[in-house]
Amino acid sequence: MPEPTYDYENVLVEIAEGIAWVALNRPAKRNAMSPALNEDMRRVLIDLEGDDRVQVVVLTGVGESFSAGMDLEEYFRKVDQAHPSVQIHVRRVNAEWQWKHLMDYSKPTIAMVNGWCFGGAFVPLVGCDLAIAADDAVFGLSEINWGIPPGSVVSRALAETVSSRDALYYIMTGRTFTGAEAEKMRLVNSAVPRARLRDAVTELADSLKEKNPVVMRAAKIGYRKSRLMPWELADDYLYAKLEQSQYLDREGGRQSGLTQFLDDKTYQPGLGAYDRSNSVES
Ligand code: ACO
Ligand code: V55
Repeated sequence: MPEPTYDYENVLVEIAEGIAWVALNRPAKRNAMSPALNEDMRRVLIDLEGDDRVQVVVLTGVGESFSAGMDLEEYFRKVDQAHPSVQIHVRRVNAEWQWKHLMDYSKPTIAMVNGWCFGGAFVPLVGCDLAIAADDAVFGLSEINWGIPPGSVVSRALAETVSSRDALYYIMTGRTFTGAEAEKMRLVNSAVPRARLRDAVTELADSLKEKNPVVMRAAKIGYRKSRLMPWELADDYLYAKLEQSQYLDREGGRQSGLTQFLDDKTYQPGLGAYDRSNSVES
């Protein structure tokens, strides 16, 4: 069977060693997100979910930008002039990839913030499970600078990650901040010198790649969906996730994990993962 290839006008996809490097690809427009780019990204995420070569998805941008947010021409001005149903469709496709798909994506996702990150770009940034930024990347909630309050779920995404003090400061001033400051605010997991960005992301992705994918999915989805549940519901739901993962895990990970520690004494769960290399699909 021929390997699937990805050929999108607005998104560059490269797959190497289990990692899909997905780069928004409108560098001349600072990777601003147009309706066409959003259609491409929605498709890319669906395709990569079914691509067995891919264990981890990295979202980044071609060139000097992560993304300059929504395309003010293509996403706002042109859509304002179209039939109202066009705006509904354009917003729906935008939301689908930026957070609906990402929030319950079955594979781990990492945002690699390589440069400019404004406004609407905060949604897929927070939609990704983890994020690493170049320490000199520049972030901003610039909406107020050009005359709108943050729309879609931009403010909701901020509330998910940073303190109310930081969120309101940047929403109300429209001032920029750097990757290093984003790390202090915990908007990203870490900030590293630009020259080390790709290596830092690869190292993180490699550590996720080794994990049992069924358990990985249950762990990350379980966290996201239980976060705002009452404790009684979370308790039952998370046990259900645990038992679901045992049912779905065809390599019998839990059994190997227990045997290799308790009987074989070949590893310590506190310090690393069990050896999956001899796992047989049952
Ligand atoms: N929408 C549409 N076009 C954009 C956007 C955008 N968000 N960002 C950049 N571009 C275009 C510019 O219009 C310009 O196009 P042109 O070459 O056809 O004239 C091109 O990209 C390059 O832009 P410059 O401003 O020349 O690039 P520079 O590197 O000097 O500055 C910066 C980069 C700071 C990102 C600047 O382009 C900018 O401020 N962009 C807007 C950022 C923003 O506020 N986005 C909206 C957030 S709010 C939201 O997403 C709802
Ligand atoms: C914004 C972002 C949107 C949108 C409308 O904050 C406004 C700006 C991420 O999508 O649909």
